[in-house]
Amino acid sequence: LVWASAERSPVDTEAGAARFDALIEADEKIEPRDWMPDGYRATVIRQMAQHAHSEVIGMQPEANWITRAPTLLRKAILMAKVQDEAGHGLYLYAATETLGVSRDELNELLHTGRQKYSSIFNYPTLSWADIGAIGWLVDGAAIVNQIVLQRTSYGPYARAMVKICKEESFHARQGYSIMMALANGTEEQRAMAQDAIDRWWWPALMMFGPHDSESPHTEQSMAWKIKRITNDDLRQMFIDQTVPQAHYLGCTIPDDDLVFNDETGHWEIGEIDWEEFWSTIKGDGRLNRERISHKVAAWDDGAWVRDAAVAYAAKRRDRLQASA
Ligand code: FAQ
Repeated sequence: LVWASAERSPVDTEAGAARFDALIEADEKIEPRDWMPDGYRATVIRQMAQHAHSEVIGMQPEANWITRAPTLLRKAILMAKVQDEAGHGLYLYAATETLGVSRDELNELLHTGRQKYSSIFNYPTLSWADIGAIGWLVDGAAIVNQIVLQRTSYGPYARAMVKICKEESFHARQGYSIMMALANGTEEQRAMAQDAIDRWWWPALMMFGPHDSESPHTEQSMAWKIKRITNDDLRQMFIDQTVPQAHYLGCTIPDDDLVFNDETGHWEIGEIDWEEFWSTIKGDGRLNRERISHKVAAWDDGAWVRDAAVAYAAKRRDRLQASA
């Protein structure tokens, strides 16, 4: 999908391209009205939209536990977290709209499977420990990726990331706090925590995308400074920070090949199940169909609210115009 900007004269194109290159070279931001290559526009729209969709679909696995959170405090925290994800979706859709695509178009692309959302949200949340594991591992992985995106070259995306990262840090801590409570609990609770780690570890590693050698977009996105660190390097940063946290919990990482390399100072892992990754992002994961049909049903159910908001805005505009 390419969202082309308006017709350009060859002179404008040449001057625009030179300015774009200079801004990227100088590590400055590209802003909505700046000239940009069509490929840059399409890539930023694709990535921001996928990111926004992920935040919104990501509410489903967690919302599943709001009514079953073990205490009132945990329930209030989880509700706040899920609301934060809706807010993140909102900032990201708004940032995407600055590039001339409407939220309705983006929703349509998600609902019809033409735009993706993160693979991680196609797995079920089977126990309360999954909420801990999601906060710790999934939000933890999201932060590693998003801290770096605060320096992405597209201004509205970079600025949205600043607030999102602050909230994600809170999310990761609440997740680890749940894991700590379980790890310090009964034998049954410790087993529940371990079971959640066993199921979420590998999917969390897949969030960073395919190996750099298999990633069609990385080279160009790095050159345009949309991505600042590659998929494999970000994944490694996450592994290095997370393995000691698992050990602190007294839990194990479900990987027989996991080993610390004294020379490089990094944890080395076994092979990721790339078949599972590709089939999930192509729509054949465990819950892809359920997630999308739930999303479409919510969108349809909310039509009257959107209609009412649009009618109200039109009425206000008419009244303002009449009184001007
Ligand atoms: N899932 O060439 P690359 C959150 C696709 S955090 C699905 O490497 P790229 C917080 C990719 O789109 C999660 N698809 O692509 C939260 C491309 O497909 P296409 C969201 C994936 O873009 C926590 C193809 O594979 N975070 O929501 C995945 O350069 C808890 C080739 O891949 C972001 O989106 C995947 N894991 O790098 C919310 C971060 N990986 O379009 C609720 C921003 C790859 O050609 C609860 N995004 N693909 O058909 C990024 O940093 C990048 O887009 C990557 C992928 C790193 C995800």
